[in-house]
Amino acid sequence: MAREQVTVPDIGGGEAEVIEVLVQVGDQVTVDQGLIVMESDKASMEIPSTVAGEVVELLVSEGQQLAEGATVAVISSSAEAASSAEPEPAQDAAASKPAEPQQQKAEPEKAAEAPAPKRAASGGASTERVVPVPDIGTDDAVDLVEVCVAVGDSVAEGDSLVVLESDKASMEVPAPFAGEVLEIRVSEGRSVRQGDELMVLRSEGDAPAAAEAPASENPAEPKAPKSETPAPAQEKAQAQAQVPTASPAAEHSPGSAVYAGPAVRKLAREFGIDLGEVSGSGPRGRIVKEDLQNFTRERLRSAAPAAPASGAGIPAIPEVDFSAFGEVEVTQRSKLDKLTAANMQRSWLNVPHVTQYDDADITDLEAFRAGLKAEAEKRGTRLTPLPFMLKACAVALRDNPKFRSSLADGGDSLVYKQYIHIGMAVDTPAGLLVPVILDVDKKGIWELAEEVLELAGKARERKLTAAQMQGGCFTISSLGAIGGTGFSPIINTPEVGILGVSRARMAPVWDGEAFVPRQLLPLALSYDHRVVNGGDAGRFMTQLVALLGDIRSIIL
Ligand code: CAO
Repeated sequence: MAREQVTVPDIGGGEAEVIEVLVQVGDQVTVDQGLIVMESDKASMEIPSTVAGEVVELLVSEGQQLAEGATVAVISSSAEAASSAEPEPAQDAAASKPAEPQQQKAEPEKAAEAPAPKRAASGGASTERVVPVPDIGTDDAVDLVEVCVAVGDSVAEGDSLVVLESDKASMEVPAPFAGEVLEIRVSEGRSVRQGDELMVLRSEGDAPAAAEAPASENPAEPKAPKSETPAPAQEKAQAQAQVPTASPAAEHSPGSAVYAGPAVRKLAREFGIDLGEVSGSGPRGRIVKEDLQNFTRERLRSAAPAAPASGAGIPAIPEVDFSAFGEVEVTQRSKLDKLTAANMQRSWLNVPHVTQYDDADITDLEAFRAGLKAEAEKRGTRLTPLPFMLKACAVALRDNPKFRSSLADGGDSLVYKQYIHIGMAVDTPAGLLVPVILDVDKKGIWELAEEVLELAGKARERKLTAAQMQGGCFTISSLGAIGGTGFSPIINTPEVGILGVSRARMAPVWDGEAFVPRQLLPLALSYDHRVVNGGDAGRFMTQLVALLGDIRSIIL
């Protein structure tokens, strides 16, 4: 068994960051298997093992900056592998043969074979140059996964023009000089080889000097070779016609480098994710696999489901063929029913509801009301508990202003209404209607009793005007005549509170010495917890219970 070092090969000068360590100590690796992924601003590459064997030492970690010659790992090679790899002492890092990276230094003679740039017909300072695929470290074709610019774009030297990707590496081909994109001769999804023409750039002013610089030492910075052939206008027009219309990916500003390793780029391509839309959480904003997972999860969550039942990514309730189980009758819902359904769902989904429950002792109130029966008849009206509840709510609303507020400015402010208009839910054959009784605080019990009768009657006859159903600060929903011991009403948004009233009942109440029969009215107060806190609701409810327990306090 021989121990061999794998070192960082020629990566085009300078340092690059280790963005991923692909193996662990104890792993068996084969020749060419990636050990780490390194990434610079312009390229990312896997550093493969030069020998087969077991990883006995791993000398790098993610985030480290490495230059050519740095030791990546020590591999204990098998006898055969060792002999073929000409083992060297583990300590002699410099003597170790560096692994062949997926991207190599551009060789000047190869660069010279690239298509010749062309001098503009005008012959002035402006020069047209073809940008070829640089030396990409392999004779095999690689995928062109992204065209980062569009015809007409102005690019600065170093801006990314295209992104190439092989199984092991991805690299951005930067603009060799500043200029304008005249033609794009490739499209996304194509396979390209070293020397293939990518695009034609027109440089301005001092660009020719840049073009005359020697071929870059950096594989990711190919320099345009020299040529002065003018580009025929017809050829140019044809090339432009082949340019695909700007895809979302191409809409990113030229050179807005997507910072991601080959594995992530490959994954993104497989899932059709535009990396330009993904924010990276890795070092210096590098996009890591988790970012793609989060991006996909977020997209799925916000995708609108087909059925109308959901507006917040909630799975729709599947339609069922009930006739498969027996006879059915299908009727069309009234507009009012459908409107109510939409309003209820909107409120339920938008508003965090909390419901607080309590019982009001209305024994004295009911005695008082019974005493007014004859008077009511004389007046030609009916006096139910509802006008008293309206009056008690008006006092509680006066003293607890949050309950007559509404959210505004997207939640930044509260609108406090300086009037006390209370809505009253009315059960009608056509559906639920909520007429509003204006200025409840300024009206007497008899006036309120008449208004309740009048508005409830109009609601049932569908004679309410739109104005009679607007302007409420708060709503009372009374099911007292129908029954039930309690329910949680849904807030009539944009109001922030609603009182649900259930059927009063006689119950034994401990008075400190004995149980006495008292008439208790079950109350349920639902409130919008974005506006009203438990303490506010507790105070409102306690006051309401006290007011209904002693109606004399209503007039205070
Ligand atoms: N406990 C016991 N009895 C009650 C009561 C209560 N909480 N509330 C009312 N009653 C009694 C009344 O006193 C009346 O009896 P008397 O004639 O003997 O006094 C009887 O029940 C019928 O009252 P009413 O319903 O005609 O009148 P109201 O003032 O109590 O209510 C109205 C008016 C319009 C609110 C009501 O008719 C109504 O439509 N309620 C339904 C509201 C509703 O659907 N809410 C749910 C909305 S969410 O789906």
